[in-house]
Amino acid sequence: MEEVRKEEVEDNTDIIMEGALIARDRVGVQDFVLLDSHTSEAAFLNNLRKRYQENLIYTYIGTLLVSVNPYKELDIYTVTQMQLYRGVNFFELPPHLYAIADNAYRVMCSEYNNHFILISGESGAGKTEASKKILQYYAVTCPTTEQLQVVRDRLLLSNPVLEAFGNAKTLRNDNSSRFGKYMDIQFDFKGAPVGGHILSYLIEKSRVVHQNHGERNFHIFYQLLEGGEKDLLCWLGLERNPQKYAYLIQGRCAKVFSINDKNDWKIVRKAFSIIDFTEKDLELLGVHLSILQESLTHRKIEARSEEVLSPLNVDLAFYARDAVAKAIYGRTFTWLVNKINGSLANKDSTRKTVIGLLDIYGFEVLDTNSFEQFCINYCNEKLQQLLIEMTLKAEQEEYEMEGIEWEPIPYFNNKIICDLVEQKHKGIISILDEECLRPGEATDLSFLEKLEEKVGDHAHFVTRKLADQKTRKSIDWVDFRLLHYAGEVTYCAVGFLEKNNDLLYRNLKEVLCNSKNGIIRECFLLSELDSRRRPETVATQFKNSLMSLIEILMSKEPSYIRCIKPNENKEPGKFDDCLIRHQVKYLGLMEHLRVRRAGFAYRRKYEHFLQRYKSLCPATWPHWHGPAAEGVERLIKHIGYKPEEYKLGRTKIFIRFPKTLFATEDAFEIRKHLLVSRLQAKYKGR
Ligand code: AD9
Ligand code: MG
Repeated sequence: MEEVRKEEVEDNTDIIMEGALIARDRVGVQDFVLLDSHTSEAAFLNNLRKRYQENLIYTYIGTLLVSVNPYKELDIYTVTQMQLYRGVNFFELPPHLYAIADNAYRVMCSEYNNHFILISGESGAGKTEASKKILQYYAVTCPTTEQLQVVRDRLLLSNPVLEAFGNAKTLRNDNSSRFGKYMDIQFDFKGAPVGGHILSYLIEKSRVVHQNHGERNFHIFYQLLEGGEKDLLCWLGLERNPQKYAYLIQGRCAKVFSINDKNDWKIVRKAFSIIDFTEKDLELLGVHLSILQESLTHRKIEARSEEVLSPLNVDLAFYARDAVAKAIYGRTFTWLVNKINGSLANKDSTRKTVIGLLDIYGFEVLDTNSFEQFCINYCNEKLQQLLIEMTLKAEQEEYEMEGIEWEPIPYFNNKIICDLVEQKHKGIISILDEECLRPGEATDLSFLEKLEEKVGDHAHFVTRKLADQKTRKSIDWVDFRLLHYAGEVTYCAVGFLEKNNDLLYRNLKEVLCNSKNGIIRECFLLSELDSRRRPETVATQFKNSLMSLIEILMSKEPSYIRCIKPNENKEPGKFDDCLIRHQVKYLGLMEHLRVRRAGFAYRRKYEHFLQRYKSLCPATWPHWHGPAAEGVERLIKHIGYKPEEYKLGRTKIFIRFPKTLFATEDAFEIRKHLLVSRLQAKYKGR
C-alpha cells in the first residue's frame, strides 16, 4: 500500500461515504457509543433490534460486549472465524466473544497479568454458551504442544461432565446451570494453556428430590437411563423407563425435544475416560450411581429408612429419604469437581497467569421462589455490584491517570440491596441464621415476623403492611418480597429454615460414613461425626464463598459480557421489546453508555491511533518518525478536529463525540478501499 503516492491521500470521498451510511442504517452501529448524540433508550433498543434482525447478536458499549441470545445456530463460531479474530485489535472486526477473549489473552501475554471474563444476564440469556465458546476459542487458537493436548482436552471435556451433573431443564432454560462455576485457565509464559481449576458454588440439590411442573431432575439421570449400556443398567438394577422413578418425573417431562440424552451420555462417558477417571474410579462411579439410585427408588430407601430409623412415621421417613438423597448428591458433586480439578492441576511450579471465566446461574423469577432463588438472586446482586464498582472505578482512575477532568454520572448502586441481604446482625441472612439457632421454637413464620420487625422499613423490602401501596400487589402470609436490581421477587418462606440448616440425622450420617462405597466414604468423613462444632449454615457458607470469589476477581483485570434474553419462549429471531427494555434497564446498560459518553466516548493509545489512521494525513503517511503523540496532533489538525472534540492525555487521545471518530473511521475505510483498488490497478497494469 505504501507504493501509493501521497497526493492520492487527498481524494474526494463523498460517494463511498454515502454507501457506508446506507449500510449503517440497515445494520445499526456496532458500538452503542457511536449512536447519535441523544442516547435515548429508544435509540438503544432500535439499534439492538436492527442488529438482531440481521443476526448481528453482538454489540459493544466501548469494551463491554452486549450479546442477545439468537436461539439458533449461527455460522460465526467456526475455526476460520476464530483465526480471523486472533491477534487483531478490538475495534477492527465486528463485535464478537472472540474479540473479548482475544483481547484478554493478548493483554495477559504482553503485560503478564491475570484476567477474568464475567458473563452475566438472566436465566436463559446465553451465559453458559458464551463461556463454552470462549473456552473453545482458547483451545483452538492458543499455542500448544503434543503433551499439552491432554490438558486442552480435559479443559474442554470438564464441561459436559459438569453440565450432566449440574444442569437441568427448567421452565426458563432447557439447559439451566444449577450451580455457579468459576474456572481459571492457567497459561505458561508462552501463552499455552497448561492447567485449570474450577470453583463451584452452591448446587441446587433440592432438585434431586423435587422438580416443579415442566422441569427435570439433573440431566445425568436421564442420560444414564437412555444411554447407559445394558450391562451397566442391569448391574445397577435399573430399568430404562424413567417413569418408574418418582424422583425423575415430578415435572412430567422426562423427555425433552431439544435434548438428546442418549448422545449426551456417550459424550459424558468419553469425557470420564479422558478426565483421568481410572477404570477403578469408573467402577466406583457405578457403585456411587447405584447408591444414588437406591435413594431414587422409593421402596428400597423406605425400607432402608425404616431399618435405620424405625420409630419414624411415614412423613419423616420420606423426609429422611429426601435428606439422604440431597446430601449424597450435593457431596458427590463436590467430589466430582475435586476429581476434575485433580486432573486439570498443573504440577510444575513455574509462574502462570490465568484467565478466569465466571458463569453462574442467572437471575431467576419463578411462580414460586424459594431459598434457592433467594441464593441465586443474591449472587447476581453481588456480581452486579462488582461490575458497578469496577467499571466506574476503572473509568475514574483512567481519567485521573491521564490528567483529564471528569464529572461523575449518577447511577443506581445496588449496594443497598446487597447490604439488606448480607449485613452482619442486621441483614436477612443473619436474621435467618438466628432463627436457625432456636430449634424447636423458630419456624419459617417466626422468621418472617423477624424480617418484618427488623428490615420492614428498608427501601427494598416490601413490608406486608405497605405492600399494596408500594408494588400494588398484596403479599401472601407465607411470603416476603424484595425489590432486586433486576425486579421484584416474592419469596415463599416455607422451607427456608430447614434448607438453611441442611441437617442430616446423625444415624443416617453414620450409615453413609461406613458405606462400602469409597466415594461416599470420601464424601462423608467419620471425623464429621466426632465434631461438636455446629456447621455453618448454607446461606452463610454461600455468602462467604461469594466474598472470596469477589476478592479473587478484584485482583484481576476485568472484561464483561452482558447477555440478554430476547423472549420468554426460546424462539429464534423474536425480539420482545418489553422484555429486552427491562433487561437493558436493570443491567444498567444506559448508565454504562452514559458514563462512557459523558466523559469521552473513545480513547486510544497514541501509537494505535496513529497506526490506524496515518494514511489520512500526508505528514504521517507512510511513516512518522517522531513521538506518536506529536504525530497524532499533526494528524488530527490535518483532518480538522475542533478543540472541543478531543483531549490529549498522557498516553492516549480522548475523543469526546462518537461522530468525530465515526467520521474518521469512515474516511479511513474509504481511504483503505481506494488505496487497495489503486494498488490492484497498478499491479494489473504491470
Ligand atoms: V442459566 O442462568 O444457566 O439458566 P444461561 O447459562 O444464561 O442460563 P444458556 O447459555 O444455557 O443460558 O443458553 C440457553 C440456550 O440458548 C442454549 O441452550 C441455546 O439453545 C441457546 N443459546 C444461547 N446462546 C446461544 C448462541 N450464541 N447461539 C445459539 C444459543 N444458541
Ligand atoms: Mg447457564
